[in-house]
Amino acid sequence: MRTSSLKSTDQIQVSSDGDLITEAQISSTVKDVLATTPFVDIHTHLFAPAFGKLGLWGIDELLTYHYLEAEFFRYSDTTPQEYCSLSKRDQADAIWRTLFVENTPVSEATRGLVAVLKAFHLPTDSPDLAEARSFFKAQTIEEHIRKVFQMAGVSPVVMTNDPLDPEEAAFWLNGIASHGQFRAALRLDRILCNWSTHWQVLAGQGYGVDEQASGKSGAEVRRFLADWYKRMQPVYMAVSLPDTFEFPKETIGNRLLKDAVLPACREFDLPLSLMIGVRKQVNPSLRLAGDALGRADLRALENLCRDFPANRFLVSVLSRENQHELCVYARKFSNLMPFGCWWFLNNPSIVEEITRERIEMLGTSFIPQHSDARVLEQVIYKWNNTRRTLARVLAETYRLLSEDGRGVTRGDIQRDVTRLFRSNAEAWMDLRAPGSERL
Ligand code: FIX
Ligand code: ZN
Repeated sequence: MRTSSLKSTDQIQVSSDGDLITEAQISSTVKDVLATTPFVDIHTHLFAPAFGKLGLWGIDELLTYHYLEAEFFRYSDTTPQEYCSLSKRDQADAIWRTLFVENTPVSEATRGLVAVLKAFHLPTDSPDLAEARSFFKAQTIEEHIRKVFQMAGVSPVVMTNDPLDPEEAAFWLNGIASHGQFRAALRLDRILCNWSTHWQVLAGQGYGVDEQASGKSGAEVRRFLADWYKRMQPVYMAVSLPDTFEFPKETIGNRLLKDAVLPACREFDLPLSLMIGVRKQVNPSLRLAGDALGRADLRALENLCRDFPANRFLVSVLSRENQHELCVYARKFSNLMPFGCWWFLNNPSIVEEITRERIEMLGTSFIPQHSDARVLEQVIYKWNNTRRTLARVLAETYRLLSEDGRGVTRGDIQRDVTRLFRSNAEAWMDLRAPGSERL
């Protein structure tokens, strides 16, 4: 029977997971459990090596990350047009010089790159990138991936796979071997958000669809999804939606969502990931760095969760102002799983705020973070930041629990950390390697 009072320090022997720990031991135990528990990364833009150049890695890709490009244009007089005309190498040199040599790298993204260089024992204050470039040039991708995931304490990671991206689709259509550390996710933005631009691709592949998505288009899109389900073995389907997203509302996207995507998700027992709140290309000259956010009306989510109880929704919202509502909706709908502190929210101070609120309102029944890594080595700093923030939040949470009258064991902490960063995801999606015996 658990006792409320914590044992005094001198009574403590070497504790097993079941033994109560002292208040003084909480912080170090939490840190140790976080450090030794491999996490699942449920949303990245990384690619398995078989996808060749689609998988970004190395110093030039790290420096030309759109988070750093956005910051570069705040410091530099270089125009986006001038920047785009440079080679990748020259772009990286310009960003290194401006953000890391001429200025102190104090932002989350610049600090992140410093942490990656340090992790590989590379200089973090060098005037140029010669040493870093020769280091990354010497890596072989398979071994490098294995090492990077080990350093980041993540495996597997879920990719973002777009069946209408011509470059990526070619790999899948030619047949691609699965990889033990990568899982697929079927991304549907082009179908649900840009049908008018992309319906011809499906028509060109023999699906009986039309511009108005009328007639049998819904059934044909469902057939398209079934074909890609077999090909990709995705662990979920996903779409990012604008801050103006409304449901129900008579739009082609909503009709395809209702008539094709939600039924297909039910048929294949897949969750649908909704990432809500992006304002695409508010400054197109910045290209990938040109997106922003807006507060969304989450009643669309309320309607989806209520009207489609047999569907499961993995949801991340981009606006800070939407976080509390999301927590409340998660208390109302068990087919809603909040996940991650997405994109502009992935800053330690905001991650801490959101995670504290989620623990207070949802206990451990949510997925705290995903990396959204676009470049391989980013998982090192993004998960290091998450572990650092969660160490503070969880230690405080357990301290309050013990103050309120219930002792804590290492076993408790291990169970909670495993739940937050592994088993919640495993309960919602089949993360075992494709081809391994599925339930
Ligand atoms: O829609 C998404 O998956 C976003 O994460 C990306 O589009 C975005 O560019 C990004 O990299 C955010 O971190
Ligand atoms: Zn993303």
